[in-house]
Amino acid sequence: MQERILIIGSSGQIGTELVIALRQIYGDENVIASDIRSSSEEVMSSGPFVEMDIMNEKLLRKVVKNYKITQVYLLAALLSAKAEKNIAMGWQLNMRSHSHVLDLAKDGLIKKIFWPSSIAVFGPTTQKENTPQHSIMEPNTVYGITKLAGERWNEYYFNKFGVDVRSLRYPGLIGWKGTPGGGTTDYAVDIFHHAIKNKKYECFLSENSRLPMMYMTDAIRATIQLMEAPSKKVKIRSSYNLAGVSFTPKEISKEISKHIPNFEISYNSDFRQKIADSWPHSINDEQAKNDWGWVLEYDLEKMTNDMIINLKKCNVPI
Ligand code: NAD
Ligand code: AKB
Repeated sequence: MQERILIIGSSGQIGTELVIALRQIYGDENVIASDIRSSSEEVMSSGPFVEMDIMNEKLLRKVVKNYKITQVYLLAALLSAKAEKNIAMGWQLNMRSHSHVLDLAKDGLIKKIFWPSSIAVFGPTTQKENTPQHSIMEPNTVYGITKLAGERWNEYYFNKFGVDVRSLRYPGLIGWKGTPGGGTTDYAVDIFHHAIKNKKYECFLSENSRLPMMYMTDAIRATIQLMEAPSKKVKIRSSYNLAGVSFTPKEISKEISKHIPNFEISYNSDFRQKIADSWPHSINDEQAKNDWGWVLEYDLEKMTNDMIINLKKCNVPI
């Protein structure tokens, strides 16, 4: 049976890259991008795009039926920093969108779902270093609370209704194609743009704020690998830990300086510092490695090199 994939929230940082990667595998016409705003030229010109608000469940069901959708990737969400500024919207968008998509599968309209979680499910009481898959989870941000509730929802729908839902706890993601949408880890993308354009950057986190991050190429590969894994290998139905590479603003600025020698960084922490301080420093992803063979490819050096080459090549605006 031909897979037909709907990506909701396709114009954001992840969607911009995921749509293209999935179109290369499943064919341009079989991957339908959708968002409340238009996407990059590459996404808009390479296949179908549907303007859709995920809060509109009736329209969602119509689109799923019309396009004979078999799989949904739900990327629409309010990220950590934006959700703290608009708590009601963060809760409503993140929770209702998830229920709408889970119910599509419960009602037999689709076969498989990808829904991303985040390191934000962990909180100040979680073990900071090498955070295990199963750990204390007491998030203190609205974003983290919606992600933790979403994980429990995933497992509940899998156990109770047999819904094939798969999920990863992404670390902060770093890519050159899309711009970040309002998270706490956004500095690690912004820093590259500013380094290339102005040779200086004022960071909104302090110099020693260590956070788990991952290059987008690795994140897209992990996502597709998990979605294509045989069902029996997917033993965690809430969400898998995914480690990536951990570094501080000071360490990434040092790496960037190897390419841009007169690059200067300064620090001026804002409200996002408190969010960063509540998250782990590093993640243990043994379970993803054991269950479906996950292997990381990009370390800090390789990622920095690739980011700078690509950003210089395409002259991406800030
Ligand atoms: P993003 O903010 O860049 O993109 C989200 C997209 O959703 C935007 O294009 C936005 O227009 C769209 N959207 C917002 N409201 C919508 C609505 N009502 N209907 C339809 N679309 C709507 O986010 P992202 O970085 O691409 O993240 C995607 C998912 O991955 C989110 O669930 C996020 O929590 C998760 N995640 C991201 C990261 C990261 O570092 N980027 C890390 C962990 C988890
Ligand atoms: C954010 O900072 O909100 C995201 C995330 C780690 O979930 N990048």
